[in-house]
Amino acid sequence: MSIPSSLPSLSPRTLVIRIESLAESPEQSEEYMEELVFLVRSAGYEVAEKRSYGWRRPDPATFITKGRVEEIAQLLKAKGDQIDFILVDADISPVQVRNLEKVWEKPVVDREGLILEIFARSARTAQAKAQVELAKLEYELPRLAHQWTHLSRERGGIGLRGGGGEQQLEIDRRKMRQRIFRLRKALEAFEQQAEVRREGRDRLPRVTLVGYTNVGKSTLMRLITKAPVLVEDRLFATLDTTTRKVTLNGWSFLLSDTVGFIRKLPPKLLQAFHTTLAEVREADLLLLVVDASSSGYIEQIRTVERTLETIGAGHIPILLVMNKMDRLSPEQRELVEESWRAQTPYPTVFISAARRENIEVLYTTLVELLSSLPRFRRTSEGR
Ligand SMILES: Nc1nc2c(ncn2[C@@H]2O[C@H](COP(=O)(O)OP(=O)(O)OP(=O)(O)O)[C@@H](O)[C@H]2O)c(=O)[nH]1
Ligand SMILES: [Mg+2]
Repeated sequence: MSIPSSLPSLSPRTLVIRIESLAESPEQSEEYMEELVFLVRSAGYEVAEKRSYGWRRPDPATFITKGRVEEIAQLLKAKGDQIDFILVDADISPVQVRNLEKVWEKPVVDREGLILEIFARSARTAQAKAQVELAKLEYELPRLAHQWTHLSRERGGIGLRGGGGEQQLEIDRRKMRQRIFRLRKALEAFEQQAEVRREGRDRLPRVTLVGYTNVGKSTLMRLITKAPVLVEDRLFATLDTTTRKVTLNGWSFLLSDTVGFIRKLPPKLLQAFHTTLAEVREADLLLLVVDASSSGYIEQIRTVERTLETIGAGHIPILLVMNKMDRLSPEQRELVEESWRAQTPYPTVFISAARRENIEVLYTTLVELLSSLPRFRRTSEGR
């Protein structure tokens, strides 16, 4: 569900609850919590309190075990006026959310709801807005009986009345399904237009920037193409695709910047962003950008690889770009370079997009790789 728009605070204050998995190390737990806090802030909310719990078999009714539900209820009693809603970083069912809200008497949001909020904030173009609205409606439909949904629906701007009763609920559901149908049609039209545009474009090789969110893809896009794309220290700043023609050392190609990935990105969102992700699926080469200064960068690369597989882009050649090297000390740099070179299956360059360090090496490697692609040879013959 969405956060009700009528909350008293300008930036709603969150109680963040994380359930650790059995396999994670203490360092990972810390890192995941940090990322979660960053997600909350990227949605425009404040973190009032945070709690991390070790894994327990989920309670069917509330997901969180009874003792913990009670513990959190006590916390809310003591600090309830400083907390507007509770974020549970897990896949909880609509019924479990409802049960938790009954006990805690506050809105409860899960990971998917939170990521949807961030996406809704970042959507700029009509296509991105339609994609986010579709994902939100599909998310909200099974949660409609929910006591807070009438508030979130006001925000969604789909013009539904907030009345109660089964009959009203059925009318609301039907309206939502109709809207979903119309949005799907609209997105098909976007997809067709995009296809026509791509066909009409120069038959140049296509290179797409991919990677975890906030690693510096748009910074690199700006640096290479001068395109005025948005750069922000925030998760999911980019939700659209921007494409520009680039000529490097005499060789031309199309470069695209697009939406980033994250652990446990809701599958519904990936499906809704099918059109935007065409630029990834149809690329000849992917520049997989990595934040080398993040301690979890190897896992982030794995997440990106898995997401690429999911969207049908697992077969595309990759040039790995280790970015943000300026944030490492000379010793750390050496360590990262050595350890990564020893294990990577990818050609790799180590750069700082922000400080423009090693960009020439990136350009040379990029052109070398492109010139080895069959498509590139074909297009360069007529030069
Ligand atoms: N120190 C340092 N910061 C960088 C570098 N490259 C990018 N950044 C910063 O990292 C943050 C994210 O950069 P973006 O270019 O917006 O990242 P992105 O991958 O496009 O992020 P999303 O679109 O949100 O997925 C910004 O604050 C940048 O200024 C770098 O080489 N070094
Ligand atoms: Mg970006």
